Amino acid sequence: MKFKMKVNMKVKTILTWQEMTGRDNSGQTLIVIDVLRATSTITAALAAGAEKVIPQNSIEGALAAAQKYPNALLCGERKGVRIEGFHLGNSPLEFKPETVGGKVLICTTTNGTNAIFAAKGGRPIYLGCLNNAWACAEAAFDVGQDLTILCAGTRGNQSVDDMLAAGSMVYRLQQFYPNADYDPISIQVKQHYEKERHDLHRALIASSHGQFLAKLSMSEDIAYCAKENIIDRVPLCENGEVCFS
Ligand code: 3SL
Ligand code: MG
Repeated sequence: MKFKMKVNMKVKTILTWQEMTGRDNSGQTLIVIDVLRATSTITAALAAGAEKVIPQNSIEGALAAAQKYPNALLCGERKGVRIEGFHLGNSPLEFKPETVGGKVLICTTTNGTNAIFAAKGGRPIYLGCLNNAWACAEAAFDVGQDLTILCAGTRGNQSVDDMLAAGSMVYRLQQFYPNADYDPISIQVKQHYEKERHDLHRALIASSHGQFLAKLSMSEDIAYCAKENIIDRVPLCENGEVCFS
């Protein structure tokens, strides 16, 4: 780490992307989280060797972007299920090197890609999940600006899966910067994480979106998304494209 931390760094956590409307993100580092499953999937895709991921906040936007990248793979979900005519859904386990290695991916999901768009104006914009939680915290610490951790949430409601990853990041930040100005929601998600960290898989299964995915027979995704700190790289969104930083 480079230890560029500014004095009195402020750390704020927001629990749904809808709360970002009208907010000025300039001068902020943003970390966007959608554990179940968009940011876990995008992180897995890059770790599997995808060249880049282009997030889109609508199916129409994804189809339009595909005109520019005729060899791209269209990925994403609505109601948790692969969009008709798309190559891949939104399961991190689908994104294997043999499928996505060297490919451009165009991705639209219900909440996660909207959250990435809501982070507009922030610089840098990192994508985080449990799989790379501490790497995200360390990257944000290195930048040394105020930090907003943006949980995507689920259809306008807070989502436990996202809050646990946010809590893990705050926990890690506090280890090397205890005196930053953590807002009350950051403290609350950190305390929640501390209670659950011994069994994050159980916590994700019990969450409302975890139950939703389990009913769709996607329990293996939940087990994968619950694995903390298995990837030490951080996706960075710049000019509408996501690559590893
Ligand atoms: O909302 C989203 O962006 C998705 O990740 C939700 S799902 O887990 O694919 O249902
Ligand atoms: Mg989610």
